[in-house]
Amino acid sequence: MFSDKDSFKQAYLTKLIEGDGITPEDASLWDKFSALVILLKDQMSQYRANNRNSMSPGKQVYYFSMEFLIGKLLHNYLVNFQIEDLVREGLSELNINLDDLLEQEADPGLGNGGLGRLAACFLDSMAFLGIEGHGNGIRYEYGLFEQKIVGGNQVEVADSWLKNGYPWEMRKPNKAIIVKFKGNIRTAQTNGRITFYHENYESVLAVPYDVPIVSYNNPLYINNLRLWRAETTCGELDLACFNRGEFNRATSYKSEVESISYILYPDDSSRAGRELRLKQEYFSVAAGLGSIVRSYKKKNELGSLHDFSRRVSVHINDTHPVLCIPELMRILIDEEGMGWDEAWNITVNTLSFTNHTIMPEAMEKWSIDLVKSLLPRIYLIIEEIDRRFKEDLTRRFLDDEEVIRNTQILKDGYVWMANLAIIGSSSVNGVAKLHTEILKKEVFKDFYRIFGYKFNNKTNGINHRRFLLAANPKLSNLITEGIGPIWKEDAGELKKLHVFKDDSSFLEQLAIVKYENKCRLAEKVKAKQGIILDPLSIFDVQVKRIHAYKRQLLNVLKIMHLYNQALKDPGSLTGSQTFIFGGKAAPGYHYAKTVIKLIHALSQKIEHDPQVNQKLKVVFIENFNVTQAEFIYPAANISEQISTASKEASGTGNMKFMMNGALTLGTLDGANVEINDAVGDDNSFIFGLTAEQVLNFNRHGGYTPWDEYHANSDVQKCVDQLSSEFFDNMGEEFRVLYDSLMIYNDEFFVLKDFCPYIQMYEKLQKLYLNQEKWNRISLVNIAESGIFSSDRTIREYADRIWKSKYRTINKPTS
Ligand code: HBZ
Repeated sequence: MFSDKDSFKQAYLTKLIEGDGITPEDASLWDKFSALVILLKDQMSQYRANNRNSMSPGKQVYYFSMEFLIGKLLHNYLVNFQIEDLVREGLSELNINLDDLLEQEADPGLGNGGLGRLAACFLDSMAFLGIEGHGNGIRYEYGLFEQKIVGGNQVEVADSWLKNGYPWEMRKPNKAIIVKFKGNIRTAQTNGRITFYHENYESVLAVPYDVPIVSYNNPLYINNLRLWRAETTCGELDLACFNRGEFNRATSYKSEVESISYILYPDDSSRAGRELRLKQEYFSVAAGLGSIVRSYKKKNELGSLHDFSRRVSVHINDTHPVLCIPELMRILIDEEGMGWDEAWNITVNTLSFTNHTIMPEAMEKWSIDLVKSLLPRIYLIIEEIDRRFKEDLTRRFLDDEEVIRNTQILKDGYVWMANLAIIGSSSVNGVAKLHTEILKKEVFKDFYRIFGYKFNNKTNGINHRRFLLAANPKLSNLITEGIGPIWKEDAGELKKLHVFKDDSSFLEQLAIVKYENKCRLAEKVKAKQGIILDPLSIFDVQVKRIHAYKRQLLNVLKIMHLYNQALKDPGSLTGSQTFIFGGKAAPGYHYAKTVIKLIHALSQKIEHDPQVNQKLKVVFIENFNVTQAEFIYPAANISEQISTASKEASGTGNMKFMMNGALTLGTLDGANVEINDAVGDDNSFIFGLTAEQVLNFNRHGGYTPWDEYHANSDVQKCVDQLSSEFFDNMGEEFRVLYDSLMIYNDEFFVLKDFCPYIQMYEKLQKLYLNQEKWNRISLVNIAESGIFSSDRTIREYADRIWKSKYRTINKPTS
């Protein structure tokens, strides 16, 4: 990289002038941003070229995911190349503010939530650890919608993140792959062996776009995120048709093909929508595996795939890429001429699978008719996998029809994707200890009896360099002053912060940093939404997808209760409090959209009530995404992690908050359990039913919310307010929420956990009055957050699942 500021400035000015012959005075912000991008890309190409000869080929790991929420990359690259200060100063001498340039970049919304962000954190950690680990996904033309709030309602706006071009991607047309859909299968017998011919298919061209993933403090390691775009194989348009004046017809085939990579999670309520989703899944899998096999053969002189699973690992992020299993079988059998048994061995040993949810509605299943017609050869392979598995099981579990039924891939007219994933991979992992136990004992208990050895836990982690080092420079500097810089590479070093537990000056500085981060967030919110936040109030934050099991409704009921109390007894509020929400509701999810509406209604109600508006405030941050998250986590005092115990597989926001010094107010769910183990009961604020209790209630048909309603007048009042005139004629609109509690039996135990939640919240409110104690707890949380770095998680995947080597961090001996 650049040795000093002056050489950077020189190189930067050259790029700017080369760009369009423009000088810094004439250049727009976009020109200035582009010049910096080009400069960095040149540097990366040089590193890559030098590196090509120096790296010994290790095991290649491929992470297949329908989502990659990578966030903006410019800042990430500057941090990982460790040139941010130099670039910032150099630019400033040219009267350019780096932050203005960072704003220019689009945040690609190529994901929906935790699963997609986890994939991005993993890519960073793989590069950091020197693992040749690459991402494989789809280059959606439109990311997840941009959320606007109009009159309290969520409005979805298309996210055209590519409108100015995406500067980091590199199109590689010479590496395109042809993917085949539909058609029919003809079989022929040759030398006693059946050969399968796929005929009359429709082909789609998959063109890769590569995004570089660079390693922190080791520019030699640059991996790739490969995203595929769907294009026609036969040129741009049907010229003859166009010349006849049939313009729409001429372009409609092109649009139909390209629609495969248009959007993330197309609405699947129609058959066409379902077909499109399944097409997307096969498209990214077939393109990814096709290119892996091609590059494997190029590297491997023998050109044979017998050793494939020793040199390649393919990890599937939830079930969406599970067609990897039949597709690899197809390649090995139909294209490489292998027998079933060898192909099966290689496939199982190459693949590993992570489950991210126990929610039954999120378990993927595709109608057999659809799979058969869209992917005829793949369907035959799935059928054969299912047949052989059933045959084997019948031998082993003759008497247990239920085990056989529960583990079938094909049943009730559907292909059950999780069953295929477990049968066809060598490892099945959950994403937090509790979640893995639930998979073993409940969700996949029959599979656990059969394949106990496949099941393991890999507690999630987060990229601490993005969410602490880069997102919270003030806290990072304070930490580095205290314990030195090694924590950036080894997050376990954060434990050294414990020495400052009784250092009142350090604790005081910690509080100042938090205050400044709250001011930074307040400025952002004011600029974007015109809302004023008071940085002296407690910032109590719940940001995540809006979903019934995450229980934003419980949080709202708590605020309604505080409001009711304050009206009865103005002294009941000990300090001023700001409740911050953020998150998107799936477009077709009426309940979640109503929760957003309710948050806004409450916000307005409080805002217009002079009896409370000096003490309480409710804010909804529009369009929660990675960029917003980076400002929100550092500013939080309280992290709300209040899902119904057993429902949140892990959660990763909880880790990002903790690392930035927020105190967790949560249930014993997902990774909260491990946060609680790490910091102890004195330093985390746990309430409510345990997973065991919830599962027990569910075994006996749930509980009776009316009992809670009648037993407690506070509960009663809040619930009644949902359906009354309290929210100025909106009672009817909120009926769906009222009904979820009182008519449909409160599936997520909101009322059952209401009182313990309020009590724990009140404890936190009181604790906040003792700033020194609060700051100490905040410090303990940061100190214990190191185990939640994705570097730790990836080391575990590499050791126990992928069997791939990684570099160790050289630490100076102290
Ligand atoms: O994966 C999330 C879990 O809810 C969260 O607890 C966990 O921390 C995180 C990473 O392991 N799951 C998702 O984000 N899942 C989805 O977004 C999803 C999307 C489409 C589906 C099913 C699930 O069809």
